[in-house]
Amino acid sequence: MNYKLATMDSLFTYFVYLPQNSVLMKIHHLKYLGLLPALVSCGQGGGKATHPQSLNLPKLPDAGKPRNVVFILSDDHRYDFMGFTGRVPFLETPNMDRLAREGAYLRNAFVTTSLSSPSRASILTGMFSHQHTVVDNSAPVPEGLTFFPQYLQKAGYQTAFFGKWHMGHDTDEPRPGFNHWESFRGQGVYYNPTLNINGEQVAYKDSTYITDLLTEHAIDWMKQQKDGQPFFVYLSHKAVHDDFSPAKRHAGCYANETVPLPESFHTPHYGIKGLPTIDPKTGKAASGADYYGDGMRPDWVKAQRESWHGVDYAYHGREPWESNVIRYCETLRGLDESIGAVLEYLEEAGLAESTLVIYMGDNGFAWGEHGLIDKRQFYEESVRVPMLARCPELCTGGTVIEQMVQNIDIAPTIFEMAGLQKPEHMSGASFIPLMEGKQTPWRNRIFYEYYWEYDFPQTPTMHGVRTDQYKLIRYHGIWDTNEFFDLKNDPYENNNLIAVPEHQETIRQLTAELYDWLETTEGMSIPLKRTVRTHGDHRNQGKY
Ligand SMILES: [Ca+2]
Repeated sequence: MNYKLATMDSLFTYFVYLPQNSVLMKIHHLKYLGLLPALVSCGQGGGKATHPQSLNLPKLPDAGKPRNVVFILSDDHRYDFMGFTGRVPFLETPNMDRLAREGAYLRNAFVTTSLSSPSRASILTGMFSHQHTVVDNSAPVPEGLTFFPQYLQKAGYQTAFFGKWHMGHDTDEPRPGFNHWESFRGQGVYYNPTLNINGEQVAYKDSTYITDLLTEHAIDWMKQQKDGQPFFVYLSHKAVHDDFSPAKRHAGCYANETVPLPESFHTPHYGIKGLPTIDPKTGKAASGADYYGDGMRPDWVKAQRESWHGVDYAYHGREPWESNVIRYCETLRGLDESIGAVLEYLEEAGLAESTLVIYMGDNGFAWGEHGLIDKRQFYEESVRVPMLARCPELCTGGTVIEQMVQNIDIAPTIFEMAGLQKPEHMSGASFIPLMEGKQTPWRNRIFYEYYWEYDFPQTPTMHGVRTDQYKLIRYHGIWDTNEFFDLKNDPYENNNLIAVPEHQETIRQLTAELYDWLETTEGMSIPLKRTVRTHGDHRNQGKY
């Protein structure tokens, strides 16, 4: 690896990866001073650091006894579909509510790429998608990546993985970093799954429900752990991914409910008026809002309404999208009960006060916002995730954390619980100080990337940056409008201000920051994956 220590005004230090030369990098060219605290606190270093020199991490100076950690990950659970947020009036999630009440609610939690495999790879490696290069849901994990549980094992932890791995479809074989392994290929199934348990295929029958099965096995494994050796559990649910299938005890429980339509549901439908369009009043070609319609919504968004990922042709017409939302809510209840069962076990075992339990979603999910369903885009519903963390010895109940936290922060956070310093190539930071209510420098903006996928070609490649107030989204390789939102005044992103003169300076500054981030983390090229298979989009399905 090629890391160098850079300094700024002798006040702060951070590591910067220098791909082309080995001289110290001058920080002053990073004009975006607002980013510097983020770089300082969160070690915005990186690069394609796939071969760490050692799995032995130095101990933190004030390391205490290593704590047990249970990390519960769900699939496609959006940030606000939890009882206590009030977003969905009928939705009951008493155990998520309990985590928020007895622990911390990280209300501004985001992923760096809103897609299962890239986000999971970022959680496991602490790296951005362009660094680990897991940029779609199909390609296998590249050789040489190190997963954070490997470091925990080295530090003496017993580690276990239960559930959905979902990086590559071809194998469910045990992956490095886990003393105990239970998983399945690809997306898996909700009922009667077959699990690969430490290399052996075990089939379950009699309507065995995957969420319950994984929870039961995770608890059984925790019961077998010996006093004196810390453990780490990665409980990775299939729920609540499409095709939404609730536990039988919850099926139909919300059948008579209605989910309110989001404010941005009705985009200007297919607003292209025919080209070229000359406005008879001005004699000029239509542009800006005259062309894109109210709110300056991009054409790709309008077109996506009628696709697998749009409200007008959701899942290719399988059922009205509203019914999907209801089944999603019903499926969430089983997931919520899993959290409850884990908490109950920890209490019985006398571990509830000292164990860190983190609950998180792997990416967000739109339910009708901008006429879209699913994820991938950089709109709020897609990029925000639910995140709750409980450890009574560290954190007062009812703590609400406002700072922007990301999936790349999970590994550094768990390392702090193990008393370990995070490795240099990881870009995130431990959010334990935030849970403890300590003053700590923190990032004040987040960066985003998504790379176009062969299987779901409706959503273009995009890069973006988000602060507490603004969001800039730049689309790549498509003839369309970029987007800029004032989130303070327009939290649901209804009014694209990209062409408004008074925002041009901010847009220029954010654009520069975006490229500085990509340049300093080796993100200036797009990872390509072999995709030699039939095209899957609905316009050409099966034809080539
Ligand atoms: Ca997902």
